[in-house]
Amino acid sequence: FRLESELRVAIERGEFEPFFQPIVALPTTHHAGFEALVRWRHPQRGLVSPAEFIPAAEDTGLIEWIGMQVMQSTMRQVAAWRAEGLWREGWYVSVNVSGVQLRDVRIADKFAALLRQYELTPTDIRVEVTESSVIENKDVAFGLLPEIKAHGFLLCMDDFGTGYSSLSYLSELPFDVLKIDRSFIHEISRRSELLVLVRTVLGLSRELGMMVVAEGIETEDQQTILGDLDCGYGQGYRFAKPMPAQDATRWLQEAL
Ligand code: G
Ligand code: G
Ligand code: MN
Ligand code: NA
Repeated sequence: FRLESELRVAIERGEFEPFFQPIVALPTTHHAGFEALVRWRHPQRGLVSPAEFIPAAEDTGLIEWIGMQVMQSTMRQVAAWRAEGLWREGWYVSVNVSGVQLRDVRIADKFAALLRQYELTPTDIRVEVTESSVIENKDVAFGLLPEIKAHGFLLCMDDFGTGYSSLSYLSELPFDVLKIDRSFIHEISRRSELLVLVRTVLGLSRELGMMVVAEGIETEDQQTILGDLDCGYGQGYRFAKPMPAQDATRWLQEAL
């Protein structure tokens, strides 16, 4: 169908590029890293949001190619920032990896090869997978995630709280970072049960030795609550929206 053939052309032309959204340390709001969020720079339609093409890309398997382009562009950008003296050691970019990509048994090796090509350290890049993609691809995920981790990449569980029975996987899989879904953060100042939930998740993460990022922080209230709860990191429009590389470069200049 039409979108599929358009996606094929776009892959050939390299029209996919990562935007970068800051992740900050709480309560200081010092820069900690970025999440890479793909955009399709369409020659006629302009910037197309991933919501409009990721589902089709996953259904057709084309996400495998788009995902590799995002990973490669992200690494090229980190190498450029380092070469320009804009990269402090310990900073990272977290890249979303679809469950469909986890069906490729060579994915860990492909990421590691790119890492060598751009002469990066594995801690420069984190791999973000959603709770549901892990559950839907359990057999592969249990093999591939430890392999990705063996190359030195940290693993982030994305959208935590939105899937099923996440708690058992947390202890069985080698996740380093847990990203609390923004649906929990959105009303945290108005609904006390959300506060209880988030506090409990933070306690659990501490016991498991995991770092936590609260997603979708939009207000000062939310920022204060999460800082008071000792949530280590935050991400959201309160700090910055996802931005093109040029703006992210300016963000790093200010962060240094
Ligand atoms: O910025 P936002 O509209 O950027 O992204 C919407 C959704 O698209 C995100 O929640 C995320 O799940 C997905 N997404 C964004 N970038 C990528 C990517 O590079 N790969 C995959 N698989 N999903 C992405
Ligand atoms: O991969 P993930 O599903 O976590 O992607 C993050 C999504 O959340 C992207 O679409 C991004 O643009 C969006 N996002 C980031 N910060 C905020 C925020 O503060 N509020 C809202 N509503 N969305 C956000
Ligand atoms: Mn994500
Ligand atoms: Na999320």
